Amino acid sequence: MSDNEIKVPNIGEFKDVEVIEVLVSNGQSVSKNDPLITIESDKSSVEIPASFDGKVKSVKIKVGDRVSEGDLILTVEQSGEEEKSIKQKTIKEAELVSNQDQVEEIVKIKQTQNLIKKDNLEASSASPKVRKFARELGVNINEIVGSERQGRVVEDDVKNFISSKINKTSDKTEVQSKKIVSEFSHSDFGEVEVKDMPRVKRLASTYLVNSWTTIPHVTNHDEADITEMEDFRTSLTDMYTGERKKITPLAFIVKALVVSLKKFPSFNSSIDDIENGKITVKKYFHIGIAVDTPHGLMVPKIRNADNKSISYIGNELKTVSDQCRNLKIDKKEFFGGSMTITSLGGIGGSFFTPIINYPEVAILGVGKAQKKQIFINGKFETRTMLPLSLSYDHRIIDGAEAARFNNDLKENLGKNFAYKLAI
Ligand code: CAO
Repeated sequence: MSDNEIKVPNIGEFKDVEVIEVLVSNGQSVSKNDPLITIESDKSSVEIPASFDGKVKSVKIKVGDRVSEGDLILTVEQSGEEEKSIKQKTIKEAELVSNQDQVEEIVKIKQTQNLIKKDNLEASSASPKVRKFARELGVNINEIVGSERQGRVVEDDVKNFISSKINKTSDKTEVQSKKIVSEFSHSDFGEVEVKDMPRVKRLASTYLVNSWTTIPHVTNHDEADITEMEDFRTSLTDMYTGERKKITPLAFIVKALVVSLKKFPSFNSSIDDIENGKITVKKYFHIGIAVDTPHGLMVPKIRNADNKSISYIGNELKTVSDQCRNLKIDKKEFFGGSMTITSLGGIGGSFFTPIINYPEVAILGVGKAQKKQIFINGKFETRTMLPLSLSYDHRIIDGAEAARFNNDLKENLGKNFAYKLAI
C-alpha cells in the first residue's frame, strides 16, 4: 500500500485557472482516467483525469481555487487489490453473458443503478461545457442518464438522448430505411470508399437535426428590387485612392435586416421555455452569417450590427469568414445570435429553404440578384431583383407576419431606404 500524488498536468492555455468542480471526495475509489476536477479558462473547460487506480486519501483543493501546472490535486492510496477484484468480477459477469437478452438485462440494471446514484448526486452531474451544449439544444440535462461513473453526463449522452427522441418520433420511416440498408450494402453495386465526415459537419449535424425535427418550419419567398441599392453600392469609391470600394450586397442586407428586426421583435426572439409559454426577446442585434468553409458550414456573428456602418460590416464579414476558413475563430462566436443570414448570392441560385439556426426563430436565405423585366406603372422596366427566402418558426411567427416582415425588408433594401446614411 502506497500514497501517490496527482498533480495538475501541462495543458497548454490552462494556467492560473479556476477549479469549477471537484468530482471526488476522501475515501472514494477511483480508476485511471476517471475525472477528478474540472478547471475552466476564459475559453473552455477541461476535466483532469486520475493517472492511476486507488482510493482518494486527501483532496487538496476546493471549488474556486486557482491552479496551474504542478499544483497538487489530491493524494491517492494505491492498494491495487480492491480495483483488481472489481475488474475480475466484471470480466466474469461478461463471460456469463451468452445472449443478447442477457446483455440488455445487464445494461438495464446498470442504468437503474446509475439512476439511483444520480438521484443522490448534487446538481453537478455534468461539466459546464456539457450543460451549455445541452442547453443550446434545448435539452433538460436532468432527464439524461449519463454513461460515466455515477451517472455523469457527457457530450455523447446528450447526442444519444436527442437521437433516441428523434428515433421514437419517426419509428416507421426508420424501420423501413433500416430494412433497405440491411438488405444491401453500397458495395454490392460497385466500388465505394468509406471516409470520415469532417468534424465540423459532425458537430453541425446534431444542431441541424434538432432544429429540423423540433421547429415547425415555413418558408416565404419574395424578391426585393435592389436596383438603386446596387447603383449606389457599385458607385462607392475609396476617398483616398479613388478605387472602387469592395462591399458586397450582404453588408447592406445585414443593415436592412436590423431595421426590420427592430420593427418585428418576435423575429429577434427565442422560445426557451415552451412548457410555460415564455419567449425571450433580445434587445441586441447580433446577426449570424453562414460561412462556407472547406471544413463545413460555420455561423459566426456580426455583433451589435445596429451600431456599425455598412463599410465596417463589409470589412468584418471578410475578417470573420477568413477566421472561420482558417479555424481561427473563437467557438463563442457561434452562439448568441438574433437571426441568421445565409447568402448563396456569390455562388448562384435563387430560392431555397434555409434551416433555422436554433435557438433563433428565423433565418433569411439570399439568392443571386439578377436583372429582370418587371411590369411597373403600365410598362416593363429592367430592374435588379434579389431573391429572398425567409424561414421562420411557425410556433411564434405567423405567415401574415412573415409576409409583412418581407415587405418591410424589401422597403429597407429599396430606393427609399436611408442606407446612404449608414455607409
Ligand atoms: N447577388 C449577386 N451577387 C452577389 C450577391 C448577390 N446576392 N452576393 C454576393 N454577390 C457577389 C459579390 O458582390 C462578389 O462580387 P465581386 O467579386 O464582383 O465583388 C461575389 O458575389 C462574391 O461574394 P462573396 O460570396 O465572396 O461575399 P459575400 O459577402 O456575399 O458572402 C460569405 C460572404 C461568407 C457569406 C460567403 O463567402 C459564403 O460563404 N457564402 C456561402 C454561405 C452558404 O454556404 N450558405 C448556405 C448555408 S445552407 O447550407
